[in-house]
Amino acid sequence: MNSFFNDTDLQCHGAVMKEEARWIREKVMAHNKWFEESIPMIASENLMSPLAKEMLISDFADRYAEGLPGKRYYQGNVYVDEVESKAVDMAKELFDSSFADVRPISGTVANMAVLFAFAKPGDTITTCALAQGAHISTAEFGAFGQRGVNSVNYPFNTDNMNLDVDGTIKLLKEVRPKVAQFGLSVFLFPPPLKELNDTFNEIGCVVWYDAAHVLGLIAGKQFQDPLREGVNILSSSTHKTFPGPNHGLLLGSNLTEEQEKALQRAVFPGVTSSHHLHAMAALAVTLAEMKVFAKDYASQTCKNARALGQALYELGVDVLCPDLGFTRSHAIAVDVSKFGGGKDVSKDLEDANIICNKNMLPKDTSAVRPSGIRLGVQELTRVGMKESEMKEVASLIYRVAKKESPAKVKEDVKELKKGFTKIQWCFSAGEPAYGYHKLVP
Ligand code: DSN
Repeated sequence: MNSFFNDTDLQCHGAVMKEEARWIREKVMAHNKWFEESIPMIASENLMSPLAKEMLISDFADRYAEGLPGKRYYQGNVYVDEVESKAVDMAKELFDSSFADVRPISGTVANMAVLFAFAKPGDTITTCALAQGAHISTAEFGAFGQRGVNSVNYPFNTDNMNLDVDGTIKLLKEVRPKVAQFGLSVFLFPPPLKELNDTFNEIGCVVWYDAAHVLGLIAGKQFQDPLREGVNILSSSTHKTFPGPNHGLLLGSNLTEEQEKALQRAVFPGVTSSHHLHAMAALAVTLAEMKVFAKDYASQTCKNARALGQALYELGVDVLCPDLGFTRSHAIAVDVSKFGGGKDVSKDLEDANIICNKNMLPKDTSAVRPSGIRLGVQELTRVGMKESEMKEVASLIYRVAKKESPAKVKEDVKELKKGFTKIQWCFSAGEPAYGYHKLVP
């Protein structure tokens, strides 16, 4: 396994690892090996490039910065300021956005900043429901409910896994929300923003788009372009289809100066103090890489998702939305009721080294025993898989669903994965994709 330290280093330097530290290190190494031998398909994960990952073990990881570049509370931020200003510039350029803030430390923290800036307790926000694929932060028991906003769900068309346009226009006119929020965690198709634009203008709401799942596809111009379709504020995490660090991002368009300041104040001191400078630097590296690689990587990701949907469908698996090509994004949703439901199938798949999650589908009422699984192909694309490998992956999934022994399928998973352990679509293409990487002086 790749490791920043190896046992010889540790012995040569006379370091005696305490038992507990050794145990933890061994567990992490075991995890690295497991994922190297697995087919990871969680739609919200990805692999950082080695150059981006290197930032996580830089001295930025040990420092503090509060406020904005040039206006920090602490000294010692000379280079941090330069990196952060560059990251902001690159984010604006990549997404053609007039505002960017790279300080939120996660997608949910970015969402909380939007809530702090644009909604007070008692205000109404329109959003999707969890069973329609919404993110947990929009739920009554999530950040929306905890901010005390009144959330109202859009009418949803389960046949095309998208908003019912006429019903949504009617709802928006009736409810007149302060903020209309869009974006999903089972994000198969772009919401019909253009069709809703006149209504947004008529009621004068803030239009907010949570792009977490599709940020890399937007960067590669392979999904919709929300900031050109009426969205004022885009929040996101930076580690799903966008293959950066666990971090967050805010982008904006047509915001007033007061709205931009409100967002910046909401980020600090509202929902962060320092903002994980090592992750911010890793985001900066990923932005630089995505300026070069986003289009080809995102295009292959979308092709792979559709190929996986098609291959499973041809095997008789109930992939949602066959008439629409299954998806326009990196993910597909699969109804596995006839194979025992999402809970059992996802566990069996894990035992075969195929990692995915159970997921509610619109017909479900239980989040713990849902009928679906969600499959994302962005990480498999990142290690170089293409349409032909999607057929092989579909066959492996099908064998597990049909109750072939997971242990037996696991051996074939490992064999397939042997050819796909190197990172692609980045400046350090060809380097090992899993584990640690040495800092290059
Ligand atoms: N929970 C993540 C997902 O899997 O979609 C998003 O934060």
